[in-house]
Amino acid sequence: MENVDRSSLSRGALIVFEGLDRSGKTSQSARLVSFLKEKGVPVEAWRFPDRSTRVGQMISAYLANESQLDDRTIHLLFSANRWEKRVQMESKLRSGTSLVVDRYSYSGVAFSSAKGLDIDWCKAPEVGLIAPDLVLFLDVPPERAAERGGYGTERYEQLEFQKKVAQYYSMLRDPTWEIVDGCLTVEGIEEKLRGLVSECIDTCQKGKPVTNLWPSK
Ligand code: NYM
Ligand code: MG
Repeated sequence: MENVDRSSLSRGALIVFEGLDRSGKTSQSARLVSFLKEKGVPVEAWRFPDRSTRVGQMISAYLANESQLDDRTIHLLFSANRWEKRVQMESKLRSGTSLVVDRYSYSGVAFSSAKGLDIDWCKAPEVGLIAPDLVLFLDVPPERAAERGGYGTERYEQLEFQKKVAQYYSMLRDPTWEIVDGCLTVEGIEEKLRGLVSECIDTCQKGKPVTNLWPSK
């Protein structure tokens, strides 16, 4: 990056949590966000699906089995739900706010591919969304995740399906991924995440261009 004033590229970091249902993403992301806030880091907690929008409400009804949708249609709705947030996401990052996001495009591709849709077809609508700076994958074997207080009643929350999702997740790994052992203690996981995240936030603060999906392997 010659002749580039890196200070003009100073921004917040896009940090994404991924993992199977019941892998601990939601509680670890909440803990991480409180930790960062206490340190005075400008940060917001986001999640996908974002059920607050019109598109998000359609997704929520589908997940609750209150509506039926064709597999490709629901896939594109999940993607649209990220696209409708893209502008806001970029402006937050550029204004210096880091985002900790519970699920992103990797969930989109892994869950839809596990239903039998072609993986490249699933990736296509995600192209052009902002690429995460760090993907924290909480690695928990499907059997262990299933034991954790059981699944809810939403679609996809079944052991056999989650095993397939795990296989597709493993095909999506790229250099932005950090695989964290999700079977460690809550505090042990938290400690590891804090280290990884602080480094990432520092790098983005010093100046790093915003790039789009998908990163090269
Ligand atoms: N899910 C989530 C998808 O199938 N595609 C996506 O793009 C995203 C973001 O929705 N089982 C699935 C994964 C979950 C379900 O997510 C609801 P959560 O984190 O339980 O609200
Ligand atoms: Mg869930």
